[in-house]
Amino acid sequence: MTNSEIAGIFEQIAEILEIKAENSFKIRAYSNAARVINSLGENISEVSKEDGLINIPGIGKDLSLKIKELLDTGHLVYYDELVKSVPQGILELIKLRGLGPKKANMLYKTFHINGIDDLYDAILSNKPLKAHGFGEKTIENLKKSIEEYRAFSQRFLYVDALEQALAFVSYLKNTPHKLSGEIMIAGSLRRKMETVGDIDIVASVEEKDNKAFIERFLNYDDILRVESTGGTKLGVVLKSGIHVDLRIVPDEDFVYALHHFTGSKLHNEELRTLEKKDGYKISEYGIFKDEGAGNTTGRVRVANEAEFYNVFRMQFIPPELREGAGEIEAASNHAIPELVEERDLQGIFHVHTTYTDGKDSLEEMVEASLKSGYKYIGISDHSVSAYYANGLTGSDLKSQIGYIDGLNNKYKGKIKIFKGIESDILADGKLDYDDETLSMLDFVIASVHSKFNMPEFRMTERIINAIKNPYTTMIGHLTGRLLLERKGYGVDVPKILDYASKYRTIIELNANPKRLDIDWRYIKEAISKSVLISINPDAHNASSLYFVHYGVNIAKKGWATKSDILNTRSAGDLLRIFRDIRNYKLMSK
Ligand code: DGT
Ligand code: CA
Ligand code: CA
Ligand code: ZN
Repeated sequence: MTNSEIAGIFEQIAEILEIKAENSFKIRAYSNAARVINSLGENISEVSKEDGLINIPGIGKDLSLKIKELLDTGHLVYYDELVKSVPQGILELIKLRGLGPKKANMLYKTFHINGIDDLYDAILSNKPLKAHGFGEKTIENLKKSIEEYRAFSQRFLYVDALEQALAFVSYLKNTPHKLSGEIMIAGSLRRKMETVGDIDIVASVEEKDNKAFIERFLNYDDILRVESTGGTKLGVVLKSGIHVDLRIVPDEDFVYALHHFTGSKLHNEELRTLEKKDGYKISEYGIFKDEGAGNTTGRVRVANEAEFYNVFRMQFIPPELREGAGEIEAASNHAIPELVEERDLQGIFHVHTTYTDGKDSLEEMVEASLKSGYKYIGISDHSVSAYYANGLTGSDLKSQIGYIDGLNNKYKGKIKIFKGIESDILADGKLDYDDETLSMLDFVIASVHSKFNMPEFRMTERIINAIKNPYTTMIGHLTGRLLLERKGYGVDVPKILDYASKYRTIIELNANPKRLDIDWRYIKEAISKSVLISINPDAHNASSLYFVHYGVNIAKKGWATKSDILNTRSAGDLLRIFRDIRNYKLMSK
């Protein structure tokens, strides 16, 4: 348990006691204790003990015992009971800015308002809140806080958060006051999660620079509101609604803090449990070797994260893998694979052009990928059923094929253009063209673009039928999800992977940062079933060829190595792979 976890629990206890209108001394004891623990300069579990009690000025015996219970068991019976003793709706209401326990309690009792949604409805329907001490201005502000709460409790796309984080960090690095230390992005953003809850930044600053650094931080133009300030921990909300957590540490603590705040929580917890057995204690403040009799003052010094893991005879674990998904065991067995890198990609598939809904012409897309250093590009415009995207009729497609043949002569020796299509998978699993037309193509991406609401078993069948089609080279965006906007259609992914494996069909990793579909949580499984993954930009203009960067992030999160990715192969290899897939399926028909 970290200091902030314990402080958080004490803060909540104080709030619940206030809802229950308990003795104000008792309430104050808890909120004071929370403040003391939050500003403690060391990990609470390292604080010296006297008579088995944790000795912190300002914290009495009763609370000290509660801290001990939390540290020993990870739970506090008193707190668990307390939470159960008040309606959940009230606990939700007090999360709103400008709404304290007393008022939340009154809203619940008088108007049966049991939560934030209820309160919003009450405000919109003009419930007579005014008669109960809520002025017009207060009501207006409450409405605003609900809207903010809803917007801000949301997660953010990796790209959007990254852009803001990089801008903030570069502003911080540019302090006129020369910094000695380092500033790094941590948290889920460093782990390259597809969406993130907030931006975590860890900075090492010399004590004499602390004040100037904090001042610079708080003066950032893009800050909407300061949530918390303290000596070493600051929280602000940016105008976009994203929250930024800053942790300032002394130089010698940087690696430990960076590791801790990179997470994930699951990774940290697993590492701690494992290393406890070997007599180590790991916290945001350091690695401590137990030197007998429970004395853990022996601090183990490391200069970087590779050395950090090496203390435990583990391989370095890349941040992308720190999800508590087997990486700790693998690192102990020196079985962390060498992950795929963006530079391993030799070419790209899934590119749209002005033939359908792309914004740049086919030749412009070819030129752009040549400039990016790619050896091949696979064009796949939309098929005829995708009328909204101006899908190609059979004869349109044939004329595009002829055009590409011409370009391949022009670009000979420079870049190879593969002829393909992104064919809709029709409701019964058939593709959009007859076999004769499909056989003229080098590759076919089959994707679902309609009838998303089928029951899961039917959707699964539909996609399996497409996999069985000899002309299907790969399946596009497996679930059709749009991150933070639309859930994917229901589909049995493990079953699809079984069939993809059986029919040697490739699965796309759609690298559009809004899709990142297939989900990385399934990539390891795909690889274990020998399914090849293709990292595709699904580019609709030249500048989004760059999306593959986000795809590589996700491939890494799925433990993919170079050989697991289709488009790390040479153009020659690909021609053979595509032909083999088709022949294999035609033969096994
Ligand atoms: P997010 O922000 O929801 O996308 O995910 P994270 O992983 O960035 O989570 P966040 O911002 O709450 O915390 C950053 C890291 O700090 C987290 O990955 C691990 C560490 N950390 C935070 N809270 C705890 C905790 O309660 N226990 C442990 N062991 N580590 C924590
Ligand atoms: Ca975070
Ligand atoms: Ca955070
Ligand atoms: Zn598509």
